[in-house]
Amino acid sequence: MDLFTEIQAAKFEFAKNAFLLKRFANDVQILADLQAIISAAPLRHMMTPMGLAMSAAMTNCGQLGWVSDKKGYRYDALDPDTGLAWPQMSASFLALAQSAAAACGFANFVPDACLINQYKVGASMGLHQDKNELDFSQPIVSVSLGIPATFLFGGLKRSDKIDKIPLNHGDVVVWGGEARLKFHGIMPLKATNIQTNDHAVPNNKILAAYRYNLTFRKAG
Ligand code: MD6
Ligand code: FE
Repeated sequence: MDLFTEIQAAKFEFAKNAFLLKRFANDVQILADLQAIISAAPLRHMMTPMGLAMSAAMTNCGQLGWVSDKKGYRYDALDPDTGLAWPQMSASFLALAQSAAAACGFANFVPDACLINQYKVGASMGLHQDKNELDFSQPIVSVSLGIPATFLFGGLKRSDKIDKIPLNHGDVVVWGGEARLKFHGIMPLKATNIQTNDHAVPNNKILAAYRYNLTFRKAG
């Protein structure tokens, strides 16, 4: 099976303009780059505007980083914990985001922000819309690494019917167009082993205990 057939065979459009690419993230360089980014800009539990700590730990790479504190949600060029610029978006991250977007029909995606979420067992992400970006014509590319999670995907209203989409190590979700502002979230993580299938995974204790989500966006 050539690569093209494999990618086509593993692509599912679960809602109009929302795609699941199974096992698409398979470059081991991504894991090395993830560890370097986390060393430079450590994961932290940001505060919501309501004053509650978020259950996923977060950091960023790229020109802009998503931050939350008492003043609200926004993008900032500086890490509020270190006062430094966020680490650069690595070549492996950029190549993954661009190839996933292109595989779903979004040509010329140039992300300037990559939010990194780390979930431990029990952590979750409540239903929300991604609307802190300036240009909703640009898609979002969301990469799952480590232990499995269940992605919740609803409609344009919070009360719309919610679909549940299992996400495993290496899976990538791409959405844009009319799906761009749909409500979504992550169910509380269960204690499950990493599901690697035929997918190469280095011996990595961090991946065995956590789920990482890399969300690429054109924020500015
Ligand atoms: C997560 N993801 O998968 C949280 N947002 O951990 C998101 O909030 C998200 O996966 C926009 C598009 C794709 C996503
Ligand atoms: Fe989101």
